Amino acid sequence: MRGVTWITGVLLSLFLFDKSYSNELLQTRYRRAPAEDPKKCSYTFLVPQQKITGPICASATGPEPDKDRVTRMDIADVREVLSKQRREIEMLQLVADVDGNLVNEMKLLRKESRNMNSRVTQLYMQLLHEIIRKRDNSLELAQLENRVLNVTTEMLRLASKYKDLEMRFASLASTVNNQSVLIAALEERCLRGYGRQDLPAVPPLVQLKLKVKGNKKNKRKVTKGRESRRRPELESGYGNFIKTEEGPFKDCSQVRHAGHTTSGMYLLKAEGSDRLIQAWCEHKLDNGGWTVIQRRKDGSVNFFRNWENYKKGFGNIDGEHWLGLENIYNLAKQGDYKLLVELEDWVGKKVYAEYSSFHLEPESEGFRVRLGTYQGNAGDSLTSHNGKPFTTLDRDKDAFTGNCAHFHKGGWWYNACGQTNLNGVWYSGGVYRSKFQDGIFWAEYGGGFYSLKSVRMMIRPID
Ligand SMILES: [Ca+2]
Repeated sequence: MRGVTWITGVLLSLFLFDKSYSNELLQTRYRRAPAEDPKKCSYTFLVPQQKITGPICASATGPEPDKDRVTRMDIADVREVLSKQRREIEMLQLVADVDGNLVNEMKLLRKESRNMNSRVTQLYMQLLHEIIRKRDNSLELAQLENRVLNVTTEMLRLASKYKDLEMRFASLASTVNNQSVLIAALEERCLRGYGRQDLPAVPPLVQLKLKVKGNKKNKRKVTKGRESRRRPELESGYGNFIKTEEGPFKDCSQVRHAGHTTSGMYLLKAEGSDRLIQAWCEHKLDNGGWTVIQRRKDGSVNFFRNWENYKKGFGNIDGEHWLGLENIYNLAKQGDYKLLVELEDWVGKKVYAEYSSFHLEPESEGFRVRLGTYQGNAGDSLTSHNGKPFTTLDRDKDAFTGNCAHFHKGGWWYNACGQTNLNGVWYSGGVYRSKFQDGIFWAEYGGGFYSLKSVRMMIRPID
């Protein structure tokens, strides 16, 4: 009996268990059962102990979770991952931005670098060009130095040769001059020897006083007693008559003070005189303002003239001329004037003789010349004529027994007769041969037988 009851109990428990388990499974699958249901009955089954032969599979967390179920935690995890990824993206974006800026900067730098390279290339080319140019210059300089050296050597050689020739010339000129003097003396003695006692005395000849100053060269040629005349050649500046509304001026100094600086012909009228004078004003020499009273340059004008001609003046104002004793007298009496004598030899060298004062006495006194003291580099050959009246072929007022104008073939303030003869015969070439010393000479510069190439006499008020 007891055995039947036990078996019935077991079967009932199994049945209930099976039913309850099946319900619970269904409920768990579709819904969660409330934690406790007060109305629910509780059963207690007694299950016979089973023999455990294998591993027991039990879960502490209840039933195994479904793999497809998305939990909040999963969502949170995903969100966290997403936000992390977003931050990373932002970071990457930032990095990308920075990189972009860097790229731009890099581009700019590259561009700048290219420009710099181009500039450096340009500068390098310039430098190269400069170096080449300098090298060329230095080469050229070296060549020039060589040429200068060669020329200097040649010059020294020529200077030495010239010096020798100059000495030979001086010696020959001296011989020629002394022979001329000797010939003249012999001629005179010869004539006197033949009973020509009535012959007029010949004035003493000026001995040669050849002063070789500076670089006098020896292109002078001896003309044997023959006058050689050239056609006049107008020099630059000559041949211009300066037309001006002003004037006439009292002298060329006034012309200069009126602002005229061009040398040329101007119209003058001396104070106290009604006579208009055409004169050459020299404004290029020594501050200008010089009135030219006499000029020789080419032998184009005959200076062997009478008193009236010398009194009134003759020649061409832009060439050879004599301004006239009357005009010179009128000009020089206007104030304190000085005289400048310019002499040019046949190598173009110019020398000067200046006299600190200059004026003429009136015609009644024979236009005596009054001179101040000498200074200059030509030597003083005019002081011996100081105080002497003017002599022409037809008016002999000199200190010589004969007429100096006859021997010297000119008109001058002769003494007996002269150390200078600026109105004499124009000889070409310098040293000349003549029976008398009738050339254009200045004894202190070249002697009596050296005829100068050109001469000018000028006056200007004393400063
Ligand atoms: Ca006389």
